[in-house]
Amino acid sequence: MSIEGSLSGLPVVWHEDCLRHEPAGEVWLGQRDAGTEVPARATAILRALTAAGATVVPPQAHDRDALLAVHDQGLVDHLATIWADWTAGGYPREYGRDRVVPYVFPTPALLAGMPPRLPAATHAQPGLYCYDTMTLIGPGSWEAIRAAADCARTAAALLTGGASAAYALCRPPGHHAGPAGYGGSCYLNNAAIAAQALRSAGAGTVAVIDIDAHHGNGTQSVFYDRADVFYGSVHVDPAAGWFPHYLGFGRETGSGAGRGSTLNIPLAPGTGDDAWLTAVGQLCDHVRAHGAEAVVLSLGLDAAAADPESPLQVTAAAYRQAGELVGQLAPVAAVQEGGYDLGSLGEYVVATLTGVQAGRARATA
Ligand code: SP5
Ligand code: ZN
Repeated sequence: MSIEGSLSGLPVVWHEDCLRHEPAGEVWLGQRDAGTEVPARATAILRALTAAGATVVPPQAHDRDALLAVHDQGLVDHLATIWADWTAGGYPREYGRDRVVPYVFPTPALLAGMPPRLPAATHAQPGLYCYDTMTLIGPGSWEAIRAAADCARTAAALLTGGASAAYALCRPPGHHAGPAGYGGSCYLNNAAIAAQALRSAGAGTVAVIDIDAHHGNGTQSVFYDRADVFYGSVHVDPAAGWFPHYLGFGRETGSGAGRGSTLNIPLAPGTGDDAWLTAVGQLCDHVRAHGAEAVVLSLGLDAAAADPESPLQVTAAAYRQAGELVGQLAPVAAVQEGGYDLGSLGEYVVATLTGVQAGRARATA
């Protein structure tokens, strides 16, 4: 597939601070593994986008209010301060704990109906906000988390300013982060921040379409009881044993005013292009019926056949077609989520965004 120059005119919002997050692995089943959410992901994507002719633009810095429109103050404060507290507490120096990782979780089994409170010990605090052991925090993490949110918000602002499409190269990713909690290699929910920014800037209804291989439980939870932001996701079936395990089932369709504004399409491990594209098409049909003045595309490339984190088997050509389907709906702010095969990641991002551009051209012709 020839991709040279195909993305001329597409704004790519990017900040170098996104490289400063170095989780240095993930604790999986009690042991530290190398982890796959590495800085080289972003450089691989940036290289491919630049080669394809995209225009790199810096994000605007936003204040805390942009984050607090989606997240609880306690979570934001925790993310901003825990590394300083961790080092001040001597955890790296005295105990050899070079990254923040939770150790006690205030699950219902522990609390027995009592309300959770911020515990006194620094090392007990991460468990109040972080729901897994795979989402570590180190020296530059907060700077990257904040820069990624800035990138997403800026992509939304570009749409508000009249752009037909924009892409935020967010790292770390965001769709597993909810109003008050983080996990799944995600800290703040970049896509939800973008969607909320579009709403606040005047878009009547917004749709988030999530094509990461995993269910975006965080985004779903942010908008679950709201009708103004539709959330639709295609992902590997959690019932087949895949992260986030507890959420992402078809029976989750929204609550209260948001009833019918959430749509999950779980797919069996091994699913390839045809069934995946059919599901993406179903999400798009729902968005068309629901109505959306803008779309946030949660763009995870981990459904790729070569990806080490998911058993879906989707080609770059299918991602291009998915981009074209989504692009026909409304202006698109694409926000980077997962995708871990460094050899194909850039090609898949370019393919998807090329499709988005083609879809936008068709819709506005
Ligand atoms: C944003 C995103 O794609 N997050 C994905 C988080 C899912 N991580 C689950 C990791 C499960 C343990 N990893 C084992 C890797 C074996 N190849
Ligand atoms: Zn994923």
